[in-house]
Amino acid sequence: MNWGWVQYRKMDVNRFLSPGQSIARVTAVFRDHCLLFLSDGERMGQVTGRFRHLVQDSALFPAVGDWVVVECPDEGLALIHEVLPRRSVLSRAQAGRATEEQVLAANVDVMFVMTAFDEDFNVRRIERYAVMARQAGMDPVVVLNKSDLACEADVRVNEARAVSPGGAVHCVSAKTGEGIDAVKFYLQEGKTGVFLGSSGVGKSTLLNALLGSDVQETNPIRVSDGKGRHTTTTRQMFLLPEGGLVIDTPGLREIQLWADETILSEVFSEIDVLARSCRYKDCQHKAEPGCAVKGALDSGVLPMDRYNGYLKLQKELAYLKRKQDPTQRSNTKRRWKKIHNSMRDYVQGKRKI
Ligand SMILES: Nc1nc2c(ncn2[C@@H]2O[C@H](COP(=O)(O)OP(=O)(O)OP(=O)(O)O)[C@@H](O)[C@H]2O)c(=O)[nH]1
Ligand SMILES: [Mg+2]
Ligand SMILES: [Zn+2]
Repeated sequence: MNWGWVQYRKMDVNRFLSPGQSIARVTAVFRDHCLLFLSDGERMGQVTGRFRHLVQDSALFPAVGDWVVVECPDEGLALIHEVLPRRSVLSRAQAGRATEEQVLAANVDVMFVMTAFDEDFNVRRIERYAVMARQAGMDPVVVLNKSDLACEADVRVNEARAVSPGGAVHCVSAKTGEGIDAVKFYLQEGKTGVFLGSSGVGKSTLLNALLGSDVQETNPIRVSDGKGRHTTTTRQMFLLPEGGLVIDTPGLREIQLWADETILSEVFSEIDVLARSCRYKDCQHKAEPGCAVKGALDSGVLPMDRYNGYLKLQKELAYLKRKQDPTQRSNTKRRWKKIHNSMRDYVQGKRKI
């Protein structure tokens, strides 16, 4: 079983490997350790002192879903030397520290935004998740769970569709199995998905349904006031019988975005299209004459709450941009390159001795 390696095959990993080293996938991250899947099974691992020394930025430490270069002594912890370049990264701003990136999952092919046919349903929240997904270069897949409890399911589905252009929306019941095949479709062999959404929407229940056994604990108590404990407490990756992979996550109470302002034109694509007809190129769609967005609001084509959601996120992302360290934002690739080069130099230097 390859744990998703198939997606990486085109990459020449040998240039990352020294004798005695191999590739592993991170399936969970704890305070100081990672759970790793290696070709011969699972093992705990830890980054080397050198990694700790060279990599200052916590966003570049191993995250669930990462592929890493490891060395396995006969006994004990595997040593993690390097994190391979990520194909995709789902991030948010660290809770309470808006200027630091927290990686929720790496190398994910599909992000499921989970909500339920109950009081959790909130289109503004779906929009926020859609920003996160588009920032990672993917369309979100919205899962409306607990369809067995739904009344007026069509209304909800249409509301969800309206706020995730380009993304799919599926009605599912993790309890009865209804609609689960649609989720399975995204998780064929080698594909990695992640379940994100509030506590209690049924992420772990859906995972158990896909696994065909109750591996993850589930709980009827919803955690919404921040006092209780989420049922799921660690982000962890599981292998499905069909060969796909799912990362189950603890419910997120709030999603502090870590994204570029420009992503909004993708998530609010209908506003972007309207904006092209505004009289002024730099129209802020507030009080300018000849504003097509305002025009669409007046004629009812564009719903007011969608417009307000857009303005709110625009303000939030503009604030983030002002606060962020610019080197941390746009040039992730360069950051990695620098680290990989310094690792390389170190190894070569050592060999010369
Ligand atoms: N009626 C109904 N209940 C469901 C369904 N899916 C999950 N539940 C119930 O919802 C509750 C919460 O489910 P969990 O799977 O623990 O939710 P979670 O999203 O993993 O929550 P956290 O781990 O706290 O983030 C449990 O009591 C489940 O039995 C469903 O499709 N229908
Ligand atoms: Mg859970
Ligand atoms: Zn305008």
